[in-house]
Amino acid sequence: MLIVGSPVSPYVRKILAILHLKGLDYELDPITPFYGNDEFTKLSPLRRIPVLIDGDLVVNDSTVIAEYLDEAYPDVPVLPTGARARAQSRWIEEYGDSRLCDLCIWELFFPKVVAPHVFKRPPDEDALAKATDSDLPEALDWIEERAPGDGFLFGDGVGIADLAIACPLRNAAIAGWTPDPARWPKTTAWLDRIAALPSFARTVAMEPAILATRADGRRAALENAGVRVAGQSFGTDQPRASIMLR
Ligand SMILES: N[C@@H](CCC(=O)N[C@@H](CS)C(=O)NCC(=O)O)C(=O)O
Repeated sequence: MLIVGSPVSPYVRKILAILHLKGLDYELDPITPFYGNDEFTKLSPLRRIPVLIDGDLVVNDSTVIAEYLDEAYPDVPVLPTGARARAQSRWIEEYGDSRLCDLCIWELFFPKVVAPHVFKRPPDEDALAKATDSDLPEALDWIEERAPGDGFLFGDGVGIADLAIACPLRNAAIAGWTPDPARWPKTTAWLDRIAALPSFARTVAMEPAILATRADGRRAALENAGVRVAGQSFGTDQPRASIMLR
């Protein structure tokens, strides 16, 4: 199985954590989507990561990939059982993938960490302040009301919905914003429980290979961190504005 996409992406991280939970082997092509080549456009018409390739099957979109993995490899399920719990799980995941990722990625991580390096575009400090002082706290208030007091959202095992909240907040942390335990005690304790899981911690251990390593050394650094890096890549060295940024 091949996963295309940088492990720093919250959507890729969600899938890697699920693969780790399920004990599934994979190879990683750790490209940033802006550096995808023409073959990547064929694979991912929206030029987004992650993409999963399992034999001759290509699956796009982390939600679709996660559900495929849960159906094809049902050991260690990551969706709860029962129509009601599954509906709730899907909604929390959707909230994490859409609203929380908008805030953590497009309002914070992208302008602060990615754009200055990739597109030589400085951040708008007023927009960053709006994200950290107003938009993210409002979202965290909503999350705090739903955060589990112990365990995870749907019982003792971590699931897609937990990961869909924790992954974008990991990007916020990389960009320098973490939720205050005094204001959001249940959420921060829950995030700590997720961070302590080996399946999640393994994704965090991959970060220095991407964030603290020059582009030409990243694949080797990931291998040194124990990741099986794919022999071939869908990446190139020329950044390309994506559909979102056009
Ligand atoms: N709904 C998609 C979103 C994937 C997504 O937006 N990935 C980002 C990386 S964090 C990306 O590839 N962005 C490039 C772009 O939007 O142009 C999923 O769940 O996989």
